[in-house]
Amino acid sequence: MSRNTDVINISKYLSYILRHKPESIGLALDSEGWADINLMILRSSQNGEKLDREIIQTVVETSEKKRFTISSDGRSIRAAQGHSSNGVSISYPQMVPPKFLYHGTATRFLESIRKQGLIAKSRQFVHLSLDKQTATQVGQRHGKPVILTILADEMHRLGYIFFLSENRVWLTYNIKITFINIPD
Ligand code: HQG
Repeated sequence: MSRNTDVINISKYLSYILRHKPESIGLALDSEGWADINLMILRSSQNGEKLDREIIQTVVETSEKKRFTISSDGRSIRAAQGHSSNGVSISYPQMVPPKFLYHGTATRFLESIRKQGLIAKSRQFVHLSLDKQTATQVGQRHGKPVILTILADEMHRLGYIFFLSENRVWLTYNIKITFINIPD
């Protein structure tokens, strides 16, 4: 396997462990989402996933989206956002959003979004992007992409709260259809 494939596979593995299912390898995250790196390496090898400090470092440094953060003492790692794991409740800074934020989704979800608005589904938050290009990439993961414009400033003025993750993803709770602009 090439090193690139390795890095991609390990990034996916880390996303799974650090966002969704740490218990699948007997690992616990603290409430801020941190895992002890040495323990994660040990538990991973006990479960058939060979990791070492160097490859973890490479995955963290080469992640375009900066998905993972290593703590300043170098001992712990966490996913910056995207969690579904219930025990994790990261204290993201609350921020005033720009006038518009964008959400990339797939056309096949539009009918349901028109009825329900945007919901977090399995994740803790609805994820929003600052630019349309990123939103397009996010939407493409699910099918034919469509970019929804979110009236973030108006929501904020009405008391809805927004958070910003370490890797600059905007997070909020469910979004009512009145704040969503769907292109024709
Ligand atoms: C859709 C990635 C039907 C929603 C990205 C999305 C992001 C509805 C899908 C992060 C709906 C959920 C999150 C409704 C929402 N009816 N469908 N009422 N409300 N949806 O993967 O936002 O690459 O949980 O539009 O960059 O796609 O993993 O969320 O299409 O930041 O690092 O339900 O994950 O980061 O899908 O992606 P997801 P997402 P990574």
